[in-house]
Amino acid sequence: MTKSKWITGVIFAAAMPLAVSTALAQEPGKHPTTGAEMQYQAGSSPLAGVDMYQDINPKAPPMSKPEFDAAREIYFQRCAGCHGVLRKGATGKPLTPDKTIPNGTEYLKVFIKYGSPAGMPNWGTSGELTDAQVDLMARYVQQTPPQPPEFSLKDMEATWKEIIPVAKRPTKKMNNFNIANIFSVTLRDSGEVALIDGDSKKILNIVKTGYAVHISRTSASGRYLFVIGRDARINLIDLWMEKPDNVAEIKVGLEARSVETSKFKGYEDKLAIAGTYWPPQFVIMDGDTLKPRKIVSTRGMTVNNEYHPEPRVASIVASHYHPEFVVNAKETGKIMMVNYSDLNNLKITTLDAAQFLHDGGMDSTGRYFLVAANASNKIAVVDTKEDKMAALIDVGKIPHPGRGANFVHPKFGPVWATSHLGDETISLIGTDPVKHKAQAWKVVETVKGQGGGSLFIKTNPKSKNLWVDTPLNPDAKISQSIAVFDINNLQKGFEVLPIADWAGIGEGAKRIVQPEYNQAGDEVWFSVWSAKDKESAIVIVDDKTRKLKAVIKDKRLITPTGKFNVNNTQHDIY
Ligand code: DHE
Repeated sequence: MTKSKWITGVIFAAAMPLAVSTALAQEPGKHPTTGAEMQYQAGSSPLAGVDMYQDINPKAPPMSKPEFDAAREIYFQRCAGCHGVLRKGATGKPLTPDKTIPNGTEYLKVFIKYGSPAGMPNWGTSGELTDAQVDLMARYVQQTPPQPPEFSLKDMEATWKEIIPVAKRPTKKMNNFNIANIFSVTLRDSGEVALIDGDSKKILNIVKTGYAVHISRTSASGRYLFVIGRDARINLIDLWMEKPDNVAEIKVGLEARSVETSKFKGYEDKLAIAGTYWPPQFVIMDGDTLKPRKIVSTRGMTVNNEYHPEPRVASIVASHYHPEFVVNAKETGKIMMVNYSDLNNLKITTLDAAQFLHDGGMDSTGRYFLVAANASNKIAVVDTKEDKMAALIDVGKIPHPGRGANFVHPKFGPVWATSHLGDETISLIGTDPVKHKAQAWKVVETVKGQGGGSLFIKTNPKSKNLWVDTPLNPDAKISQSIAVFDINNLQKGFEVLPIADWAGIGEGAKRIVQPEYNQAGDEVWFSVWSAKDKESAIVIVDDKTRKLKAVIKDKRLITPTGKFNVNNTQHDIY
């Protein structure tokens, strides 16, 4: 957007009636963001704690170094998720000095305090920021954006720890657990994962991991778990140990969300990959030690042929058809098929998808990868056999599938489903271009769930149920319950199960998040997610009867969110 258009949009947004100003404040091709999306994206970044150089711009209002540091901290806690580390704009608008200085402090204060209908939160009137902090931030966004440090192979090596070297690890399984049914449960705010035995429902170990740990992935053999924190720390857990625990650790950058491991025949457990938000790059490591081997930057042109200095790496999956990782760059909207067979002569096939790529999963055959380009309201489909884009499909508002849900629709054959953050719909996409050609890569049906604010959807090949969560819905009744559909009769509507009530815990947000099946596909696990100082729980529902089967409560279960069943994660079953 040009400078004058941006300023016009902003001024009208503050002064005009809602319907008119919403239209004017949008960037072309973008939707107005929702409260739920804001709440989700405006998460705290570990960069808040990183010291950065203050470059004095004489045109910007003066700021002392302590003021600059305080404002920088707030920026990385609240603003960077949407506006980007370098303030070049991501799902939020760019906030570079060429745009902010002409507006001036007083104008920016109004915008920060009251927010905008296009999605900017009302940081002042909501009580999140004081008037003094609003003033601080209005001056801060006029300064030259400070750049966090880069992170080289040497920096990674300096953090790399082989806690138990390969030679000293077990040569066979040393425990009696059914490893395939262990769940790795993210304990978001304690920087740990709980390893829970799916058979006995007992906690086997609480393993220390990175800050605000994000996801776990299983190695191709099922022996190793890779866990990544938002602080870009990766922990490698060996499930063969008598008590499964960390065997290696590394920090691969300053902020990250994704980790994956090689799954192509002949490369099982050989390599791992992690993508970082900052610096914008990915690194390929040895799978059994995490020794870093190769870093590739994602900086470059977007699908619109504009340069982007910080394309964050979102989801990564391993191809079953080639020795390749499928790496999704959020801001460029590009998907890189990274061939890891020769790290010195690295081949990358780059596919143009759409901005802003986020989360996704495989279709039931494991050939096609479907990923949300969330701010474009599209699902991009990659053919991992041909290394080509298969389709770009319009869906509802801000698709957020997690890894999505695969099932056979009674009328349309195999489909993959996503729910949405921005509306109550669930889009079903045909995934069989051979026997159901007419339906392939089209939205064959849209059903309505409880409401917007959905993050995850799940089913299992052995089940007839489709579970849809709504943890970010503003209505507690909706965020604390789950909707379940009958796959064979989707139009009948959904049943609502009061999962938070079933947990039988005290006060708290009790958001129900991320359904995950056990290995047998006959139980569904839900996190009941409350704040760090409140009780949380895991509720287990019998898939056939939809009745409560068990509740796991333990004071060590602090803020459980994602749950990753070893077998289902290993074999892409969802
Ligand atoms: Fe996530 C997956 C990024 C907030 C729980 N999250 C992902 C992936 C990305 C991502 C890129 C895909 C990884 C992959 O497949 O390789 N998440 C982000 C963010 O940038 C964001 C919006 C803001 C932030 O500050 O981190 C964000 N995510 C959250 C949460 O607030 C959630 C609900 C709770 C939490 O634990 O932090 C959350 N994200 C998850 C989960 C997955 C995930 C459970 C994996 C789902 C799966 O089934 O694979």
